[in-house]
Amino acid sequence: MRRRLAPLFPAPGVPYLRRMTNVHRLARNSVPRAASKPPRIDDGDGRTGVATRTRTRTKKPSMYKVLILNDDYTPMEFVVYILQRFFKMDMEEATQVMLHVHQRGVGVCGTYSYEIAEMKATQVMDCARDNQHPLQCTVEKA
Ligand code: TYC
Repeated sequence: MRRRLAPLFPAPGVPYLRRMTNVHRLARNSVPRAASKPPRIDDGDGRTGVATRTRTRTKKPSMYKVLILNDDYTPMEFVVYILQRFFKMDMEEATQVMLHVHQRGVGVCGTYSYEIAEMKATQVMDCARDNQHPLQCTVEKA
């Protein structure tokens, strides 16, 4: 028995309605690429990568004072020598600072990053101990 084939085109005046196929359904349900994926950035080496934005807060490192303390035994000349050698003061400034510490009990030798301040305080006390003087230094946040 011969089956009648549906006509390819409708008769004149009849609207042409194509059947929806699975391909049409997939296209209708898919999310547009641009809306679903982060932008791909060309980094100049011929390849592309996903741009992930991470905000980094940076904080300026705190500064620290190196303080020198008075005592009754360390000679004035040795303190002046220390201030010149480790804190790059000239004779006049070193003498002023030494006298200030002698009279007031404590004085500032300089202000540095934490690591440098700690290192200078240690160097001063090592040098004082090597010379049998009890001179003490401390580090304090500026
Ligand atoms: N007071 C000490 C003296 O009379 C001198 C001195 C000054 C010591 C400053 C320590 O940090 C110092 N010989």
